[in-house]
Amino acid sequence: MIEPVYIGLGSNLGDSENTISDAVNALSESADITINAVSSLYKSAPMGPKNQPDYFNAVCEISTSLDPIELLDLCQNIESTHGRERKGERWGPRTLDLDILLYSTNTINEERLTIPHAGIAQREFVLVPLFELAPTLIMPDGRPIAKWVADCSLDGLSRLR
Ligand code: A4P
Ligand code: MG
Repeated sequence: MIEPVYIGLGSNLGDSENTISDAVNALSESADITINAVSSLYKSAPMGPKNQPDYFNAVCEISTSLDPIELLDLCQNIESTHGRERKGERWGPRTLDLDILLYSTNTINEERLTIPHAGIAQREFVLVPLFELAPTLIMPDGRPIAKWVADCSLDGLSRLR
């Protein structure tokens, strides 16, 4: 069985709803990726600088034959084609952000890639859609995702559809 890979999608500039659905379509157009499921769309208060618009967030589950770095390259290409500019501001606004949250049960600590994605535990806009797709998931620290969700603040998060 190919173990699933989870990708977090975020956007708070431009037509975010369309951008997120376009990004899922772009992933599905890769011959090396199958989309297994896409979460509901969520709106969330910005983490980081507060003087930026609220975010739209979702998570999708894929199966892929790409290795983690190949998948990162593809995600960054998709970000670029959606007008993503890297202006250097940490956690600043963006048209599209694609984060590889989990790649099967792998742990990766490379210059370009950290998996699990840093900060999952504190991010309600990641945990809640991930929990929707994978309610029995065991997180890399051995705890069930339900426990992570229970321990995180859900303030500022709403499910749109
Ligand atoms: N990188 C390392 N690991 C990964 C990974 N697992 N997936 C590297 C994707 N990229 C990974 O990312 C910087 C570098 O991280 C990449 O070049 C890649 O090699 P970036 O997308 O250029 O910059 P960034 O996204 O601004 O930085 P960072 O620290 O990844 O930010 P996050 O964690 O993505 O957070 N608030 C709400 N409500 N919702 C959001 O979605 N997102 C952010 C960005 C801030 N606040 C938010 C949200
Ligand atoms: Mg990112």
